[in-house]
Amino acid sequence: MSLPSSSHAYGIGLIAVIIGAALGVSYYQLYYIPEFNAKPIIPDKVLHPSDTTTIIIIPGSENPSQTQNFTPKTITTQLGVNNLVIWKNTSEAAHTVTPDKPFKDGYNGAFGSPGVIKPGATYQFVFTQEAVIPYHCEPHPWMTGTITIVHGATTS
Ligand SMILES: [Cu+2]
Repeated sequence: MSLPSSSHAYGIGLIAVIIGAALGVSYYQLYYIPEFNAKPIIPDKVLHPSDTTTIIIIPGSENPSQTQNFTPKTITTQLGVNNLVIWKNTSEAAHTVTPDKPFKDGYNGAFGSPGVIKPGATYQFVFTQEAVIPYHCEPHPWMTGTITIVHGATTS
């Protein structure tokens, strides 16, 4: 009593599909996921730039009438030059640096002050990729700024 050849072929086909699926899952777990989660390789001078960019939160920023709050409001930084950006709160109130849309740097993760920046305190972030990021202050939404990150002349 032997199986008809067509049923035999069906069995082989089914096994091939199962093996194929197993290989696909293995590939996904072994290679695709680690690749997806791996941090990019960033030049040392981008991780440790020689210069910094400072944005001052000026006194009175908590008042809507103070139109200059983040000073300067728009600024461009160069990767590998001054891409370490420091926000310094020189006002008497607490503020935040919050991106208008969530922004995740490929190396340093989510951008934005983790809580409020108290009077006299600072928040800093090292950007490692090109981006244009509009941001604001959570308690005082009229406080807005935009930071643009470009490749430095010496990094390309
Ligand atoms: Cu504020």
